[in-house]
Parts: sequence; structure tokens; C-alpha cells
Amino acid sequence: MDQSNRYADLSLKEEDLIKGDKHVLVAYHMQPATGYGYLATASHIAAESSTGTNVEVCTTDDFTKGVDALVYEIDEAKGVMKVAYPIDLFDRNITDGRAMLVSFLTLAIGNNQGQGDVKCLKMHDFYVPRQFMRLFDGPSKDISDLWEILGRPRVDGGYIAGTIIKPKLGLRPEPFAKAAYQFWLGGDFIKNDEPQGNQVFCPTKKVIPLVVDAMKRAMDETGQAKIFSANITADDHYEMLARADYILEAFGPDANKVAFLVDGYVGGPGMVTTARRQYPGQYLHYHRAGHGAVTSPSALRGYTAFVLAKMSRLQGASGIHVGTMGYGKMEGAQDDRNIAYMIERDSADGPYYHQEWYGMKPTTPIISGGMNALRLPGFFQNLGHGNVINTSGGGSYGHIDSPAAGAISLRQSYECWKSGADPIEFAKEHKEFARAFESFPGDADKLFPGWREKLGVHK
Ligand code: CAP
Ligand code: MG
Repeated sequence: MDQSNRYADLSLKEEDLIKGDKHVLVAYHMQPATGYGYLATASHIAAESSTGTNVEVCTTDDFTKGVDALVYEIDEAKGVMKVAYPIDLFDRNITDGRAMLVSFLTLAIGNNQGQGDVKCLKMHDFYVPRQFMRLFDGPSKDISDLWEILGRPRVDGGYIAGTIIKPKLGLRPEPFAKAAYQFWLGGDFIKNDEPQGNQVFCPTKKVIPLVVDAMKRAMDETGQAKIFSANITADDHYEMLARADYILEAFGPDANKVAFLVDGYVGGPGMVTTARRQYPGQYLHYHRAGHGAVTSPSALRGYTAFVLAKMSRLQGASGIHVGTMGYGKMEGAQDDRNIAYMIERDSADGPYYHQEWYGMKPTTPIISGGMNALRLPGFFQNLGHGNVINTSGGGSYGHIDSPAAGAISLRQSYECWKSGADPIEFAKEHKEFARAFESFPGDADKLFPGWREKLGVHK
């Protein structure tokens, strides 16, 4: 059934919809299945994503039609369709009238993902009007709070050198805490790797007190504050709270130096909001393992990494992994920097929509996945700044001298880029950075050909 007479209005203008402040706008890349027309399929998508189904139902009344989602633009040649969703469609909390991200997903990326008349349907951008934006929590803590803990200015506080405890799994409590201590002697920030929790060989209640002790010793030794991002991901809300409460109690006076990590893609918005609302005093670290299933450019459905990051700011993530923009080991490209700009700025351009955030706190881009001191200068150059958290697991624990030397090499790499120095010349004066060349010779050969001769390394 062609529903375009009800669920499409191509005379609507995007600028009027934006001025009206009553619609969430969504841009999809869409291809219909063979034998289906473009506008008819687009209209079916708008129907399934709002008030309709594949047939007319006799219970529909005039009010219903007022909250229909409408296709307002199609470009069949480019395979792009845009839909306007009236904000009243979206579910609100009974407790406080606020908006919830699950409802946005249930509609805008729900039933439509399984339609038989659709070959591909992927969300590439969305626009949130001011009055709907106000109903989302947004972050309670941001990078300026971490800078303050680290004793830096709250504005432009610079690069946060971090790591992930490696190996990913298989360390008992003592070696785990030792690995943390060794990195903290040189670096600022440590996160649990996302699968680390309460394994039988490394129970939370054994390892956390040792991590607290490691942090204290590293702070005494270096005279600097340190941060630990603890994984509280769990199926059960109460289990999350039990973990979080235990961790805060164990850190005691240093509890302000604890961030909470949740695996927000596999766990979903409920998990992110649990952490955001129950622990507004902690920095909320959104890890996104599994997201490639829907965000990968090879995935024909789902949404992009840009959309994932933008949603995370609405939900209140203080920081989210945004990949490495092609400089690390995961999928990504240089122009993914627009993901970082969208979550850290108050006003930014997405692939289809300009978004104002009206003072909502920023979400820090967390740069992770195969990074090391040699890859960072190019990364900073591409992004244009270094006000990020970077976690380099292999880049720290893979440094041939020590994890502390690995951490120091990361910081030196930032200083090198910031000062505009030539990395080879900088390496001659900075031992840990120089030793990163020998630690990651494959990268060194690729990024700095001739480095051996220039640095006098002949092994
Ligand atoms: C990085 C990491 C992260 C990835 C996830 C890992 O370790 O801990 O999970 O960064 O990807 O296990 O691979 P390395 P993304 O530093 O040793 O690579 O950040 O893109 O979500
Ligand atoms: Mg990991």
C-alpha cells in the first residue's frame, strides 16, 4: 500500500521545521528492496516509525494524524531520505517528564530496521530542536572536571595520557594492580578494559583495594593526581549500583578520582542513564564495544558512529570512544573529526544538520585503539587540538622500557606536536619518545622513513 499521501509532505521546508522547534529531524541513507518505489518505501518507514503500520486501521482519528512522522525530502539518486518526527511522539518519564533515548531509538531505528521492503536503511544524522534538547540529561561532569583534579586549568587543560590495563583478561589482582602502578608513574588515566569486572581469578573486592593502594603510591611518588575509570557494566541495575558503591567506598577520600565505565552499546541507554543519574558526581565513561555491528560503513542498517556519539551526549556521557580517525587499529577515517567536534562544541555541523547544544556540557572524545606515541602527532594534526583523553594499551605496555616510559612517551608526543617540533629532532632530546621508535618499528618505518640512521639506531 502506498502511504505517501499521508506519511510524506515534500512541500515542507527544512528551515521552517527547524524554526518551528517541534520536530526531531532524521536523515537516513535508504535503498528500497527490488520492486518497491522510493517514496512509497520512505513513507512506509515514516509510518512504521510513528503512528502507522502497513495498512490503514479503523481506530486512527484526526488527533493521531497530527503526530504522524512525515517524509519531507527524498533524493532518490543519492539514496537519501529525511523524516520529521513530532516531538510529542516520544515517550516521557512518569517520574520527571524528561525524555528518554530508548524512545527515540524505538521509533527512529526500530521496526523500520526489519521491513521487508527495505534493502538498506541507516541513520546518518539527526537534529534535536531546542525544546526537546532541554529534556535530556546531558553530561553532569566533563573534561574540565578531570583537568581540575589533575591540577590543570579548567579551560584548554590539554592532553590526558591514559591506558587500558593489558592484557585484556588474565591478570590476577596483584599483577593487575602492579600494571596500574607502573603506568601511573608516568601517565594520568587508567581504564578497565571493557571485559574486566569480577572474574573468578580477579574478584572486584580483591583487586580494587590493591588498585586504590597503587594509586596512592603513584600519587605519593609523582606528586600528581591520578584517575581510574572503573567498569560497572552489568545486566542488573542493582549489580551496577553494588559495584559502583563498593568502588567509591574503597577509594574513600580519592573517590573524586574515579570515573565509571559502562559499555553503552551492548548495555543500552538504560545502563548509561543508570550511571548518569545514580552517580552524577562521577565522570561517565562510555565504552562502545560491539558498535561496529551497526556503525561499520559495511553495515547496511543501523546508524553511524557519528550518530552513536551524538546520542551519547544527550544521554549524559562525559566521554565516549570515537575511534582514532584512521590513525589506530580500528575502522575510521580522517573526517571522523566531525564526530569529535559535534560532541565537544556548543554549535557544530553534522553531515546533514547543524546542531546547537544550548549550553549542554560537552562529551570528551576518547581516542583509543592501537595508538602509540608515534601515531599521535598525525592524529593531533588532523583533529587540530589535543584536549582529549587518549588510552593507549599496547602503546604503553608495549614500550620496550616500561609502562611508565610508555606513558611518558605519549605525553612527549603531545608536547612535540604542540610545540610544532619535528618528531625526529624532538626524539633526539626525549628518551622515552625516542625509544617508542624502537618499540614500534613497523609504525616508525611507515611514518618516519630513515629514522634508524637519523636517530643512530642500528639494531
Ligand atoms: C584499546 C581497547 C579498546 C578499543 C575499542 C581494545 O586497546 O581497549 O577496547 O579502543 O575501540 O581492547 O582494543 P589498545 P574504540 O590501545 O591496546 O589498542 O575505542 O574504537 O571503541
Ligand atoms: Mg578494550
